[in-house]
Amino acid sequence: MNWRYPRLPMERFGFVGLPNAGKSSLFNALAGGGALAAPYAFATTDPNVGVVKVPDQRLDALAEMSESRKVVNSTTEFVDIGGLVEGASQGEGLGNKFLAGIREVDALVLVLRTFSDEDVPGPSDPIEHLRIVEIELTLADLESVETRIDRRRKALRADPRDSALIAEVDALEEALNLLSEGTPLYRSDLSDDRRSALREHFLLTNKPVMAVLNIGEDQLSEADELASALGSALPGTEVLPLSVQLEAEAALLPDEERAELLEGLGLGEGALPVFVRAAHGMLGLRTFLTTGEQESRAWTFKEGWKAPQCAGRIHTDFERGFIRAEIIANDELLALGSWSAARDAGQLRLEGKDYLMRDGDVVEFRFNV
Ligand SMILES: Nc1nc2c(ncn2[C@@H]2O[C@H](COP(=O)(O)OP(=O)(O)OP(=O)(O)O)[C@@H](O)[C@H]2O)c(=O)[nH]1
Ligand SMILES: [Mg+2]
Repeated sequence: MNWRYPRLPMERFGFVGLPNAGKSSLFNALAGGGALAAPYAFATTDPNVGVVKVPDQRLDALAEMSESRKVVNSTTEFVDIGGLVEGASQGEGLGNKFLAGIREVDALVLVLRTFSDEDVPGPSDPIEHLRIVEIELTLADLESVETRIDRRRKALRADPRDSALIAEVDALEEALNLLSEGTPLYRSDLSDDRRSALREHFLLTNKPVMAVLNIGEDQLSEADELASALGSALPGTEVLPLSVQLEAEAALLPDEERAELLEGLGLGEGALPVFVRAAHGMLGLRTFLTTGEQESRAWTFKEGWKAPQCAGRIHTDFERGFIRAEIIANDELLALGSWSAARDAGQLRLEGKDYLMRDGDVVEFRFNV
């Protein structure tokens, strides 16, 4: 889907959910602490913004192979805002002004709770969470569209042949209809063109969405069933079950202890890699790598990008002056042991400007400016 936000190099994810759903705890689980998580509503007032390195074992292995002096992971940003309550658009709770903090993120993460804890007030039915969150997001967008559409209609009357403006007003009209019926735009079949025409209005529901289902420590064995029950209320949306509290506690431990704890609980690598994979999947993001003595580095790109576009991630000159790329899959390179061994073995592929980059490609670009 090409309506996805093209903002690069860093992707930003905004957390939304009811008070006490576990947004700040999720933030802590991913960023390794830093946000106040507390068992009362509206613990979060100002947004917490965190930048994390995306863990990548391929990158680590390449850095070791090349004895790189520097290792640069790709990064992802999270924004944790205050909780939404029913009626937020009418000023209930903290109101919905703070939603402005996530207008410009690339995607929304709905944080929905299914854990029960008598010390933590709030419903523990994730469908109820979803209902309220969707109403409030939709009403916030409706408000934005209503205030903007009049201005755009007026502009169109002054300049009735401006085709971009025509497309924009059409898109706003359709969005207005959908939102008035209570449909968040990510649930609608709004065309890609219309979605792009709406982009500059930074609507909340005109973004890709995924859900984190916050399960209790005592619900680990039911994680998949709980997630698929929620999934049927969110067709086409990735639902990631996480025991956010456990993950937040684990994130504070030294590496070895954390691995041990997660292993013991059957939680594998922990929240961050699992979350990033799902989040990148939602945005259609892929990774290519560069490696050398000076540095090894991971770069994100969008599925469907060709070699010159990817080269442009490193430097615009690389894209402008693109000649060709030398490419090898990371596992093949690792097996051969070095870039020069790969070259000697004739295993570096020469690819031109139409080459569709693949996830895990290790690249050296040739360019001329
Ligand atoms: N038992 C249990 N408690 C949790 C879990 N996740 C979060 N909590 C607790 O629930 C409380 C609220 O969590 P927060 O992460 O602060 O929730 P929030 O969504 O950021 O809330 P607001 O900032 O008020 O909107 C905290 O006391 C957490 O420790 C969980 O999986 N299990
Ligand atoms: Mg919070």
